[in-house]
Amino acid sequence: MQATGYMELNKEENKVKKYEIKENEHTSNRILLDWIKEVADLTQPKNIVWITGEEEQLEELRQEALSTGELIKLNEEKLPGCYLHRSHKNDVARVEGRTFICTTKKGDAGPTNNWMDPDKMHDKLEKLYKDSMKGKTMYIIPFSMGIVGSPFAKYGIEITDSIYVVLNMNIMTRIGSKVLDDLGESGDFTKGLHAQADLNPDERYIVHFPEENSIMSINSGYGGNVLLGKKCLSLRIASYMGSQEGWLAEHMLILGVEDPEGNKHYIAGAFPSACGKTNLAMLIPPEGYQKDGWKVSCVGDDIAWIRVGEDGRLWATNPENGFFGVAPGTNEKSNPNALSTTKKDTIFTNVALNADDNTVWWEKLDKNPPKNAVDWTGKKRDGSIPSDEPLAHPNSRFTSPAVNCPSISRAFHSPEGVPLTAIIFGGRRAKTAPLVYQSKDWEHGVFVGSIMASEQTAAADGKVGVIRRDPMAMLPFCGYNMGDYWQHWLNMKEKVENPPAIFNVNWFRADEDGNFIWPGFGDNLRVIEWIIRRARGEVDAKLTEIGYLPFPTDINIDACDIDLEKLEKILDVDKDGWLEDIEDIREFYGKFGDRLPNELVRQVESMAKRLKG
Ligand code: OXD
Ligand code: MN
Repeated sequence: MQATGYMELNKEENKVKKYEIKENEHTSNRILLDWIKEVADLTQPKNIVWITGEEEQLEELRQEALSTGELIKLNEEKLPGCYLHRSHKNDVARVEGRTFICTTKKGDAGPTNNWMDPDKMHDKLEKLYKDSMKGKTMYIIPFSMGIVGSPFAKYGIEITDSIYVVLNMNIMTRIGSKVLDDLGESGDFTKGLHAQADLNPDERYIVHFPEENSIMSINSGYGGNVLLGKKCLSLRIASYMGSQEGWLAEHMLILGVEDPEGNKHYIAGAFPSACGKTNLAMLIPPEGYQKDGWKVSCVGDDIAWIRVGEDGRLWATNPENGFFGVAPGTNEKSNPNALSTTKKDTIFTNVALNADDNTVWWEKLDKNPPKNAVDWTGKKRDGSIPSDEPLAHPNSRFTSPAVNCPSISRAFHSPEGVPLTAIIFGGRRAKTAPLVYQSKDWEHGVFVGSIMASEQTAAADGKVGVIRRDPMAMLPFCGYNMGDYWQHWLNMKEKVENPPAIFNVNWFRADEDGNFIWPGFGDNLRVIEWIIRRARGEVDAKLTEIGYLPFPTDINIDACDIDLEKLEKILDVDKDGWLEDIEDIREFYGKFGDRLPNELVRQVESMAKRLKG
């Protein structure tokens, strides 16, 4: 691998090397070069490689990763350009307990984030990074969140010692020399430093310094902790930037819906991790809808950056360039588009290997687990060991280019993004929250987002199934005090002349036996049709204690696996359930002290009054 633009000043073994990072063919940006020198002096890599984004360089890296076993090449005929990676067994999910927001004042991080004084954290991290790249190559990845050259793009540089990170960042973001060319001499980039170190979970840290525009990640190799463009930059750091610059960075999919008359509508949706966000983003309309001419396209599946357009509407862009989707549960029924997205140029992480034909498998892909499987831990599983342990890790992932998606929207390539007709919030709730309801106005909509709650899934460590409050699905991703974040949402009202309508959905209401009542998947378009018709003012609704509920007959259930009686059941107001919820909301809000916007107190108390009244 070509290593250019640096020189070791002192080559003697066992001595601390001092690096001189010279202007080179990649950049003359002094701020960047000085930072790289600082990192190299600290981490002591044997080699420094600039990632240019050229295919030849990426291919060399793939070959190197194959030679060390970091990647396994999959069947080139069935899965061209695809690889399997297994992460360390102790390193399979985001680690919220070890994720920090380090602001000068503790109150600015707020009660939902871990905090440490920035100087103390820097001291602690310095010790951990010291010599951490000895004998290793340090890769410098220039990347852009958003389209390079767009006024809405944000640039970052990730320094890492992992080829897996380079190759995943190449799929998830726009990388390479074009970013450095556009950055020029500017210091306006996020500094991201990642070192695998020895993957010690007790010394694992994912740390954000929003005021310094920097991120430091150590002792992990798992995607969400190490692909620093994603959750770290595009949500935690970007939400802070948005609060300073007057825009919103949200954990939202962006969906395009075209009705039979050719009207296009775009909807952004916030759902907690692994609640079917990717499925909704890639929805395929039910047959009847297809026949009638409905079309659905995907702009993004995880993150939306939302700004006020010159026309007074909210416009959303997807800053990513790929999908980092949860594999288990993805199948021909749940998400055929995602499945075909993974058929080429994809890196699979922690799925099972079908040793017979060198392809991949995960739970609920189909009913035929491979006879000769190697599970996600690398163990042979030929069926002779009866086991209830899954073959693929529940949080196993595919990293695929967005352009692979058959339903990718043309607007995905548009720098200014798409205008929003509606915003939807949603969670996984077996009880209480109805299938869909609409907020009364912007403030009530912000309240509805702020009281989101969901059953915990496997995307983060923690107990699966427990309900937790997850405002706007941003609990693990808000890079500043969530009370201030709510106020920022409330303040947006003044700037948005034509705000989108705000809704809440819950696809997961269950019957007494725990079976889902709503069929979900493609049938969710039936609810989205109602949402669009409401936003266009074409259909009436019932004003209730919690907001506007549909009249059940206004949701089209022709040729749908649900009857009107069941639909009515999940369009109810469960007063007792909501009153219980209110207790929990009050307690949750209480944590924010004087940072809690008065408006939200007013909202919760008036809802309580309506429910009791
Ligand atoms: C994700 C998550 O990986 O939300 O998208 O955990
Ligand atoms: Mn997510």
